[in-house]
Amino acid sequence: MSEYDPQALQAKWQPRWEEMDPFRASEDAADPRERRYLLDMFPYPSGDLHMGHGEVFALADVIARYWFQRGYNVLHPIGWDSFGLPAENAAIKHDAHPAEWTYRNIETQATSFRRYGISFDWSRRLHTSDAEYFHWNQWLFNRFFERGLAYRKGGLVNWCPKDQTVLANEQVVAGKCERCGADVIRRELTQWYFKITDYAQRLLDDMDQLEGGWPERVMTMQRNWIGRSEGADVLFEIEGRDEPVHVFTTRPDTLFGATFFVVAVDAALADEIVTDEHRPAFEAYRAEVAKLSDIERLSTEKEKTGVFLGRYAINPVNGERIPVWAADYVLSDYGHGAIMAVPAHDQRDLDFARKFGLPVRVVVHTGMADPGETGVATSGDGEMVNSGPLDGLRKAEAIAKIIEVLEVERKGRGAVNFRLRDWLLSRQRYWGTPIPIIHCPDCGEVPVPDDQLPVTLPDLRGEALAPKGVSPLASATDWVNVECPKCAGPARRDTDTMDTFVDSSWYFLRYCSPGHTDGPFDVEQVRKWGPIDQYVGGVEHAVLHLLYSRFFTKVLYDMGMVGFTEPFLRLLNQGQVINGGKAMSKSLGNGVDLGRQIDDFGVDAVRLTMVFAGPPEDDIDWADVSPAASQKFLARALRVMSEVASEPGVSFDGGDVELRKVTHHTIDEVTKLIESQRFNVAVARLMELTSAARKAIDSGPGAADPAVREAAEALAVMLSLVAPYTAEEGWERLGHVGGTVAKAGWPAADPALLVRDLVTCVVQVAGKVRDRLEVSPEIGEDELQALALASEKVRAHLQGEPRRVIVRAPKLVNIVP
Ligand code: ANZ
Ligand code: ZN
Repeated sequence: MSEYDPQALQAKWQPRWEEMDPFRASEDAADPRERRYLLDMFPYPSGDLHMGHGEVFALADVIARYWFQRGYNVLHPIGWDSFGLPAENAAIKHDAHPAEWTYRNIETQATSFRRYGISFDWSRRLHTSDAEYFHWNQWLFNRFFERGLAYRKGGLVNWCPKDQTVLANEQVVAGKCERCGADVIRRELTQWYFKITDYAQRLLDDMDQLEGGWPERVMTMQRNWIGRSEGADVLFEIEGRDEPVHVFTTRPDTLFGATFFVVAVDAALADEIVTDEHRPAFEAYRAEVAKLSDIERLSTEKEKTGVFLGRYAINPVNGERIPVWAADYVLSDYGHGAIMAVPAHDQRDLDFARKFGLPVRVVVHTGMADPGETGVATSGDGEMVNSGPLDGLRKAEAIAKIIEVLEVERKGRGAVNFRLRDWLLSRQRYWGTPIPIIHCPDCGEVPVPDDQLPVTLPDLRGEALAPKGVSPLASATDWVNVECPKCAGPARRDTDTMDTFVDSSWYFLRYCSPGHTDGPFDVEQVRKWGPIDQYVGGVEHAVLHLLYSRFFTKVLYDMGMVGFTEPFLRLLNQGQVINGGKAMSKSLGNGVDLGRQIDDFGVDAVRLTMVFAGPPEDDIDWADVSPAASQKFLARALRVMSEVASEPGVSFDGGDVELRKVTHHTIDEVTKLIESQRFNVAVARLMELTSAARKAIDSGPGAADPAVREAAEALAVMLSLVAPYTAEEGWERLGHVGGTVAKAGWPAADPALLVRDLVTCVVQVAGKVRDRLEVSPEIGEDELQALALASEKVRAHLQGEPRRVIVRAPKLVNIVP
């Protein structure tokens, strides 16, 4: 095997690694090694692995393999997120069972992963569609139910007419179904929810723990999704209605500027208070709005629409009568579904007022032109006017003052509002976790007792799974009709299944003890392994999956089952693999197949190309990279390792000092680069080391010099993070038999060999050279300035403090006396 033949290397080493099984995490509680938990977002088995998988798993494996080399006890598990719609759609199409498609794809991906050489602990493999996994989704559901965190309510929900199922708000993107792109409509349905809103404040507060560990943009997306607003709840009387109505406002200081009142057109309140005279127009308008998505409704570009309801509200601070309108720009499920409109200081209110000829009253003097004339609302700070007791105050003072007044008069209070909604959990599809509830006419919602879990799926396939607006499970009458666990009377199983985001909200805990049978996970094992040190995956999960996992972790913390409140301490979002400047797609025909790339260039060259392409967060344009060049480099590296002519175990001390310095500088730098996740630069350093060793062999001290062996061994170990096959082969050719380079141990840089030769620094005073200092090329500016000012020769030409010191480290210090 003199030429570089990647397929031969793979055929040789893959079976040996499988025999060695070197990446198992130790279960031994007495294992003294420091532990590390690395997690890749688990794949969905949609077919074989694609280029995106190739990238993310190659990147994460750099970290995992580095930790193995450092001697940590590493947990690096793999599993499959194997419930979900595509399997079901494939089953309908091919008259099959979703499990067939699912498990076939899982096997395909598993085979590809093994070839790809990722350092997984295969013994912990899990599939969320296995009953031994989803059993615990149900068990957890029961615990949430007991705590009042799982509940059913009726209401308007997002409905995908194509997939025939409800969608969480999070799964609606710009008014369309995230999965199939169909226009989402609103439907009135009774559904299961998780009460994530109870955790809104903690989901925000605990983000302090993630500062510096998570990408800033993901932090922002999480914060925006939670959407905390501070302000006040204000009570308005509606003439002729007994109960006052709440509004939420972030600007209670503008209360004296409220000139009308708006109720969401689809809120129950609008229907209740509209007068008979105005009802026909109201109902017609409501029917129009029902066709719009929230995004469209809230768009500031859209022309404002609305109808007068024939009623008046009373401003609680000045007793003023203001007309009540219904409009679509107020949403029924935010705040209280009604607002006080302050057109002078809120643009949407102003647009509405101008459209319908409603008055505009300025109450904050900001120095800007009159909004009633310009059509531009002013939202900045200023001096309060036309506002009774608030006149003369600034915004912040006015907010505090009005809240105080409202609280004293019991007409309102300070309030916080969140944009976050409860998590809509139930789906009307088959291939998911059955919700473990039995509906009894006498006892109501009765959880399936823990000792009767798991509730498995009835055996349905093909046409029986076709969407019909109710869950396919409803047609399995034998399965549906059961005895009530409480009263033994006739009852029915809940026929909905859980959102698959439930599965991925705690899988990382299951990996700590995948065979556990007494609960979702072994609390002791999670105490040992958790939280996850490094999570790696796509930014498309920046909101949902991460938010849900964080929520689950907090609930489990409250249950005393985990000892931490945040599951993922660090997060790395890799970029995408694109081609020719565009995302790969069937329609563009610019797809690149991972399997083909591996066939053509070998696993290592593909992995190296992924890692070398740029910073891990950046997109990789496959049109701009060269797996062929990667392959050439690997061939060069292997040749260097093959040509070493000294024996293993030789002392490096007598080796060529120049090459030794290069080797130790490389070790030092690569260590820092890996720690700071600048993997591409680390690869560049390994390329330089390879060239230095090549030169030493060809035109330096020669292949038998111990320094060449030292360089080649360091290269093999460091290269094993990126190109495991080449490194393994090189390690063997270096004379190391048995074992694997993956566990050879990370090389240590010898500080004595890191000292660079000194450079001469010229010190000038008033433009004349007064001294020359021998300094390290890495010297800092402050240190160099201090050295220069301490020089006797320099001091002789200075009286007192110099006026200026200009430092150009390491070569020049210029002192202006
Ligand atoms: C009066 C006011 C005056 C407002 C002003 C703003 C500026 P965020 O930051 O999103 O929480 N609002 C309240 N409930 C609403 C609903 N269901 N649909 C649409 N808009 C609603 O915004 C809160 C502000 O959005 C509230 O403060 C309210 O308008 C509006 F100069 O009240 B404000
Ligand atoms: Zn009953």
